[in-house]
Amino acid sequence: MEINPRCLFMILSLGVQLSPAEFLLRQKRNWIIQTFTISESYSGKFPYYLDRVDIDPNLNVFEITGQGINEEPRELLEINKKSGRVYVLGPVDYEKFQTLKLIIKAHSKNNQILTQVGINFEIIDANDNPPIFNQTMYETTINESTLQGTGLINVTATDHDSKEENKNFIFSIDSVTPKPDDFEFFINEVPNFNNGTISFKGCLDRKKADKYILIVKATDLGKPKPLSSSTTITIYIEHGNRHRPVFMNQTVAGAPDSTETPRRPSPQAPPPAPPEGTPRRSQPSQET
Ligand SMILES: [Ca+2]
Ligand SMILES: [Ca+2]
Repeated sequence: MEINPRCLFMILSLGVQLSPAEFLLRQKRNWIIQTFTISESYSGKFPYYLDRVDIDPNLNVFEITGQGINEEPRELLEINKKSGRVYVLGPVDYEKFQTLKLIIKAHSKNNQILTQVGINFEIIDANDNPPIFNQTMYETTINESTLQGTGLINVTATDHDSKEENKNFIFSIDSVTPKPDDFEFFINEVPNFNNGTISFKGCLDRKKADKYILIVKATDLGKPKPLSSSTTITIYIEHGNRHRPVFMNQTVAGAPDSTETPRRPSPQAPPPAPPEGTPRRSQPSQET
């Protein structure tokens, strides 16, 4: 016969006497009859009163075991065996424990019947972790001829919270030193991949600054208060040719390999000799 947990709860609460055979059937399994919630965000004093487990006065509770009592997280909960009052003794981390399961064992007053009751404690996630960058500082060196829009450096951060709004975050550039006057840095984010790429708009000039220090921030979307952290990015600017090559008198300055430069044959120069074995074409006569 399948027993509805609610029925057992009523039986326990009202102290209805059942035959030993029926109780023996039921003692082979546990029933979850009550569920409580504990907020990870609680920041008040400990211990605090949470709620009360309904324990029938006709039962003698002799053992309460499980998570929060004698299993990790140990000594988090205290349940009075007579009154059923539940106290929370310390903070709980949702990122480690989402649910705590306890077993309450009780005897009937005549000590003949063993009853086991399951109690669940569901932990409610709070935004208690800021996004953290995978490096406290980054640095890179770029040429001043780098074109605007080029990706300069990639940053990554991770948030250990669980709910979407608590673990999703956005990047922003908090400050740039020295302050650029004719270009600006920006950051491109890849949604849901927790990383962003620093780039810039405008034109770099090493004469104005040979390095820039950026403070980049990652801020989550948690409520009521978002959390954030920041990292430092140093971008060094090295000398570069900022202008397109200019051809003077058909001379290519700094051409890496003259053989790559197409040349027209000189009108005075004799035509190149064909490879040996190549049949010669008859040349039109210049004579009249
Ligand atoms: Ca959390
Ligand atoms: Ca967070």
